[in-house]
Amino acid sequence: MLERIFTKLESLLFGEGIARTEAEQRIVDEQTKNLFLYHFPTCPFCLRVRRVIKQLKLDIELRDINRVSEYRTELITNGGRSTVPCLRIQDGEGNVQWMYESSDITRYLVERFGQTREST
Ligand SMILES: N[C@@H](CCC(=O)N[C@@H](CS)C(=O)NCC(=O)O)C(=O)O
Repeated sequence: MLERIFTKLESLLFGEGIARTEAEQRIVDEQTKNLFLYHFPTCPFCLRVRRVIKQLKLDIELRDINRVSEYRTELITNGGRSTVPCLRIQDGEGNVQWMYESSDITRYLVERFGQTREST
């Protein structure tokens, strides 16, 4: 329920977002399969990151650590801290990075996905 309210609020507040061709979006969708955001709906730092995810039209799986206890355990065991937001990033070789700090996460996402071919 709360999650639905926050999602709606986000879409009302933050417009249309980035424009990509279908081909560009398919490439981005493939790349975001290896990203997972550990979060919970009412965390303001998470809201900031989710807003950027929405604006950049990224299909990143959201893992709510308050709703699913396994996600919290994964975060603490593998990331080292229970703080959210945290972005789990896996590269092509299977190396995993756990990125904490909303400002680092938003910078990473904008740098990696903020450009379209048309805008470069
Ligand atoms: N400076 C951090 C603050 C993150 C933060 O304080 N997150 C809170 C939720 S709003 C949290 O996870 N607290 C629980 C904990 O640290 O275990 C950021 O910008 O990401």
